[in-house]
Amino acid sequence: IQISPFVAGLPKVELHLHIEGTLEPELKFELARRNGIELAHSTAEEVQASYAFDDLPSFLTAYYDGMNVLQTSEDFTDLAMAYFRRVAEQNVRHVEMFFDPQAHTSRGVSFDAVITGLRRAQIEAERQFGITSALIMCFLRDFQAEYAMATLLESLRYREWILGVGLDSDENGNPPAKFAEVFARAKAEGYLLTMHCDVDIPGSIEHIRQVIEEIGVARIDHGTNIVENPELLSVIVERGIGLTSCPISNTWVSDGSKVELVKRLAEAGVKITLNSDDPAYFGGYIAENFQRVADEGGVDEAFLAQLSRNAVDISWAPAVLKAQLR
Ligand code: ES4
Ligand code: ZN
Repeated sequence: IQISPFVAGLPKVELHLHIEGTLEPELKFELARRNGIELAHSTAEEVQASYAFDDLPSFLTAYYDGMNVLQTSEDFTDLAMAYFRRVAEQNVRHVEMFFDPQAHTSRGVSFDAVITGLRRAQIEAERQFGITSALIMCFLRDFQAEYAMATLLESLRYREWILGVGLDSDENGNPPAKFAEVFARAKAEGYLLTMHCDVDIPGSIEHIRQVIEEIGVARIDHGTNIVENPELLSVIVERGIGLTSCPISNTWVSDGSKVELVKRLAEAGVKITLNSDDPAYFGGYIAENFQRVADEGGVDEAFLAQLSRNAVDISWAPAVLKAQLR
């Protein structure tokens, strides 16, 4: 994918990025060596070839598998610094990144190691690259709500380091309402709320209804099939609830990029944004996602700039920082 000078230069805000999904094969090998972990593959090419997923469950298996090399606080710092270094070159200015504490605590890595490692990278990235960032803690929806609640309570020691909470992993059979109590508590603790509503899953519209009406999210991750429901669509336009869409990710785990839906939703007045989801696995950081929309959607530069401004508008950055990002 060839990035145009306009896309390269556009100032960017990333709102849908799983930091664990930025683990590139080279760093995976280095961390495996450092931590004495045997990997099934020994070249970056072999690793890429093993990424043969064609739906969400097959992707998630590779994704959680890859995380075993992340063991120490330093590993999380290195992971996030590699990401920041890479997107500094794409003119990314601000990142609100997801992390999945349960993907680590469930295999014996402490919450403290994860968050102190990420926190150190955030501070260093602002100093080195001028990139500001925030953390959004995601709960894994295929685990029990009780485990999410325990994770939420554990996070309160680090309350001021975490801006919001989200919900990810396998949505099939795991509706938003399963986590209503957890999110109500998170809201009471002052966390901002978002949730994944993946495209093309059974019951998708009902899940979107739940996140809006029962959970009360400030934005929705993916959620582009809301276009099928004019009533819910008008609610998110009126309330300014934005969507974080991930075109290249969609080509792997749903039935296409959904670029046409991005255009329709923007036309309908939805604050929709472009993001990268899991760039090391899906083969595209945020610039590649903008370029994908430019190439496939045949949209003009003003449209791409509008999507970038949408990200500033729906970001959770403080007002002073938002003014700078505009
Ligand atoms: C994810 Cl593509 C996707 N879907 C759901 N949960 C996720 N976590 C990381 N990537
Ligand atoms: Zn995601």
